[in-house]
Amino acid sequence: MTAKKIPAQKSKKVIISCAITGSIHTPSMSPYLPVTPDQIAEQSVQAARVGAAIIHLHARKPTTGEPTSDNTIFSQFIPRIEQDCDAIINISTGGGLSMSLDDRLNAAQKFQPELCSLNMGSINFDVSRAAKPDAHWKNSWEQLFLKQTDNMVFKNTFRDIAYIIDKMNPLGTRFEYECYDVGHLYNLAHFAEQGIIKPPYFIQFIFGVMGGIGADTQNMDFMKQTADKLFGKDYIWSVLGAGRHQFPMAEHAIQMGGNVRVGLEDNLYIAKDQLAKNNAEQVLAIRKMIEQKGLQVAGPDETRDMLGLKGR
Ligand code: KMH
Ligand code: ZN
Repeated sequence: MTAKKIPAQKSKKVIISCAITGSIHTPSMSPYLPVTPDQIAEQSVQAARVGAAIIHLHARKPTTGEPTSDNTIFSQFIPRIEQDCDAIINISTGGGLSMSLDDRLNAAQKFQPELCSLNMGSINFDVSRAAKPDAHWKNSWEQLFLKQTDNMVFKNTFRDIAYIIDKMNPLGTRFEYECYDVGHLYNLAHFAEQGIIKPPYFIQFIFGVMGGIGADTQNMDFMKQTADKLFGKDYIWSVLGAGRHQFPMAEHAIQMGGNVRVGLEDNLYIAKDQLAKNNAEQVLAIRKMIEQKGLQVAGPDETRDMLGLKGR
């Protein structure tokens, strides 16, 4: 595996990642959550056209919206996205909370994208409060799925992480390192010290998942200081704030020289009590914020260069 060593934040341009659908939100929470391959493809291309350089993807069963690792579903939208835009494809290896590790790796191994996610530690991942008893559920799986998350561990042991690295390295796919807490940065440093992953490390600081570090700006400052200490200039960082924390945390990240992730995987809203009508709406809003601060958005090729990706 070869990767260009590029000083972190050499470019002032800001990378926007857009996480299109994920596996946590359920169809009853928003009619705009893309579920079918057509919807996922259309919203991905729209998001790319308005400024997302990276498109982070999960798949869902078209009829029920349930998360799936079925490659026949991924094949109904990945080639379409690749054909209709130049964005970098980033396939999740987090998959869905109840999937086996091999299921989680299924699509990344088949499509060998430029990027895949790599979750850097086991955490509680509790979204059970969303299982409101009075809600109207479109599908029978939704409420139970949400409810059981108060007793669920999102398992990413050192062995699991090493397994994913081992499978993806020979394919030339690089990683978006998902760090939900400060300790995950140390886990990443452990693999970096072993030499089995190479810089620049693209680190997603994740705030506000119940089970991970809380969404406040002091925590971001501390994550950044810790990453500086561990990785020096060998990393590029981005911020994902869950739910209502998405835009405030993104704004702080932009001010501090970081990159941002938006999308309906992480937050269904565009403003208080106002659902986002699609992913592009959030990308446009964050783009506006970036440009108002006198900065520019990085295009896909600039992002490829910054992250040392293999290209299409
Ligand atoms: N759902 C996000 C908090 C993954 O897909 O590997 C993190 C995520 C994980 O996107
Ligand atoms: Zn994801």
